[in-house]
Amino acid sequence: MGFFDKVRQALAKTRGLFSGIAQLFSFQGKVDQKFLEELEKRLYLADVGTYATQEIVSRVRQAYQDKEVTGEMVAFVKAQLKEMLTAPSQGIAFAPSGPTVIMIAGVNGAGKTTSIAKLAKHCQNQNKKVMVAACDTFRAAAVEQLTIWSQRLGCEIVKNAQGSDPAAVAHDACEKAKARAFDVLIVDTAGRLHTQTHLMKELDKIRRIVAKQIAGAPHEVLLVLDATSGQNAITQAEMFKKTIDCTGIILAKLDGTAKGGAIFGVKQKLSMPVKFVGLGEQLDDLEIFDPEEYVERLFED
Ligand SMILES: Nc1nc2c(ncn2[C@@H]2O[C@H](COP(=O)(O)OP(=O)(O)O)[C@@H](O)[C@H]2O)c(=O)[nH]1
Ligand SMILES: [Mg+2]
Repeated sequence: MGFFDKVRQALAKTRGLFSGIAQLFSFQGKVDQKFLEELEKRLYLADVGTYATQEIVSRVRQAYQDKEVTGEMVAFVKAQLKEMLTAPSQGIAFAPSGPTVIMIAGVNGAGKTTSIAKLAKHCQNQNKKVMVAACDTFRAAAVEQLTIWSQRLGCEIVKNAQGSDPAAVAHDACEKAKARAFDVLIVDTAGRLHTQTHLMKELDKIRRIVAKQIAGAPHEVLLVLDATSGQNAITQAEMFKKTIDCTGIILAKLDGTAKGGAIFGVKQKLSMPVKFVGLGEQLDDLEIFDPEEYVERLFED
């Protein structure tokens, strides 16, 4: 299955909500206040979020106020939605030489470790030599989880005992990645609540260590957000953005949620691109996010 079919399957629930928007455009009559209010309501129900919803409604008002409702408007709204999601780059921006360091952050249970395993596979598929660093030293189970994935992937892992300094693990991993010419180093971090200041500081410390060790690192800082948490994911992302400069988002658990519309709010409010989407629990369930396809699939019957 390619992005097309996988996204189609994953978006079944969200798509149900978007069909309400598509239906609206088959109504007879003019684009009046009532129509615009109805559009607003349906976008909102699809969890597109207040900010992105206002934006779309205002664009439709500007372009179509007092005109007849036509099928062409679906194309217009789709184009607006696509434009909202389009980013200068998708996927990983690899370093021209030396190891590309990818730091992963996010709250507990968001899907970080699973996404790392999938991302490692994604890089291996491009013939990259991948190392992972178990910098979530907070829980023993976290190191174990990453170890199991690394064995399954046949990729190198750098780890230390539970409770050890995560920045030291990061340091060690950078040295090894450089010395042994790894192409990619993916750094797992402890899940923290965006309200836990000391843990947020620790994240910043890992970042600084990595930056000192490898030129241009971290090349990507990806924030993993749980799509099922909808608008709450945006609040989290705002806090993380304040502490570390995230380069993009992995939107995990997009499969089986009705809150896929939250992707618009994330992109609009944070001006951070969604680079990957997680579509399941298996190694192959990660796809580079494609705004065109995504919006098209949302509006399918
Ligand atoms: N359905 C689904 N489950 C996922 C996805 N990504 C992660 N999970 C599940 O979410 C749970 C938490 O994931 P984990 O990677 O341990 O989160 P972490 O605490 O952020 O490292 C696990 O049960 C994963 O299997 C996804 O894209 N889809
Ligand atoms: Mg984890």
